[in-house]
Amino acid sequence: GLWAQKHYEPTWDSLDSRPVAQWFDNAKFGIFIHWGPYSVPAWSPKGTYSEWYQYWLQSKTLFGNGDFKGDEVVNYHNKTYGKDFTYYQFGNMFTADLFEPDDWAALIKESGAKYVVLTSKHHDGFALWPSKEADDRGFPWNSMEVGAHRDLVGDLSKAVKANGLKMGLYYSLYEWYHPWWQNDRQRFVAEHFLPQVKDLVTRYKPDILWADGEWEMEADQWKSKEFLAWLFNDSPVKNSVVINDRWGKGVRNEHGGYYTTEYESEAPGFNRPWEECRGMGFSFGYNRNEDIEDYNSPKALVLMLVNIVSTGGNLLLDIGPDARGKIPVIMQERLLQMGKWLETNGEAIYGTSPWRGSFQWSEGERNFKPEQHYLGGDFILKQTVNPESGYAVKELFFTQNKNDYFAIAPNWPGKNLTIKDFKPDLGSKVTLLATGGNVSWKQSGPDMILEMPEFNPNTMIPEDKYAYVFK
Ligand code: FUL
Repeated sequence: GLWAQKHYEPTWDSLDSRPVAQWFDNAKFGIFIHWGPYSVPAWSPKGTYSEWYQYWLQSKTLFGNGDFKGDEVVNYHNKTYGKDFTYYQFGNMFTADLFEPDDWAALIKESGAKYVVLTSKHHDGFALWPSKEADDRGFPWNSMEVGAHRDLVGDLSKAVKANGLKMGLYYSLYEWYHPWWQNDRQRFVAEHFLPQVKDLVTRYKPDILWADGEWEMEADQWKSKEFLAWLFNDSPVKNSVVINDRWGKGVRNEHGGYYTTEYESEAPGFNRPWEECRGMGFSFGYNRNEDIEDYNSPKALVLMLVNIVSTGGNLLLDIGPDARGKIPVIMQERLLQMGKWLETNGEAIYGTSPWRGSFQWSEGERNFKPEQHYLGGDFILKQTVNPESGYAVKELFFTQNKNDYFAIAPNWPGKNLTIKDFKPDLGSKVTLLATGGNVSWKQSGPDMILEMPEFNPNTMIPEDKYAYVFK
């Protein structure tokens, strides 16, 4: 297209004028994968990120990404591995010997997600590909030379693309304990960051480049605008790559490609495509300290997706494989459950845009307590329940695709459902996607009234009861 031929300058005005590819907005649902040496201990206090293990171990307190204080990680580490055991020794134990990239890709495809984003390198600096810059800290620190002895980025990229999904790469700009990051940041940028990220892009031609770890330096110090001009003008993915917004202090939600949020409970109302990322429990990296009640229920995960899509965003839902390359079974199950719901109801999600309809329930039917309906996780409490009253604040979600409108209800609506100020064409049909059955309706002044059929749970598979879609 036209935009592909444009030449970009290393200024935000120019770089921001490049549109985010349409496939990204249509996709709505992606899977984030946090995998690295931190998947070996795979432990952190509940409510923290296990991929921050090295930082908490070496800084001796628990802080930096949250409001935690304490030496839980140090104590856990000393007790489990001994106090002379360094984080770097986890590299050899990150074996990935059970990693089957085709199985991962097939599972993710079945979840209904349309793209994947893998941590090619997190803040610990460990590269999941044969990166020569990963070794410039003075010892081998990449998956080809250490532990797995395998090109994990390459193997997963191949499998994901072969399954018809888009492949994205997460890349952390900073590295907590890189010697140049600690004593010569200009050198870190010029001789480590820039050549390394260019190598990553050139080798694997990612569909998304997902930057992170940007917040301690300005974009000018990172030279990230120069890098992005290279990416858009001269790289092998110049016409196709999608980027996020984490390219320097203060840049997030202001510049770049799509905007990112992380554990945000309210829809941000951006005027650019955006993506919320979060785990199925809390941590991004696998945290074996989390119990079943820390994981969101499949219903909560489906509603999380619905809520985000109905306000214009994508969901990048994280999984944390273990060090040997298995995806924890509860995560596999959640992915398959979401996939089942999407198989029937995906029309209300993919390729849609938000529709700001309004509605009302028939008299006396509003007062259900959602806590009784959604077990597990914190999502519903934060996002759809008014903490004062305990009652739902979101009982219906809307999306639209051209002339099709979708109302998505977490609970069966009762006798009548009124869509206010909505006059569809007289011949319009209303379908309940779970059964394919017709729902009768009538116009009442400015409002549309849906007359619900008798609710018969036996006509639906369990997954279709996570949320009822009226098309
Ligand atoms: C954050 C990181 O610090 C977390 O560890 C995680 O990778 C998340 C997606 O981004 O900023």
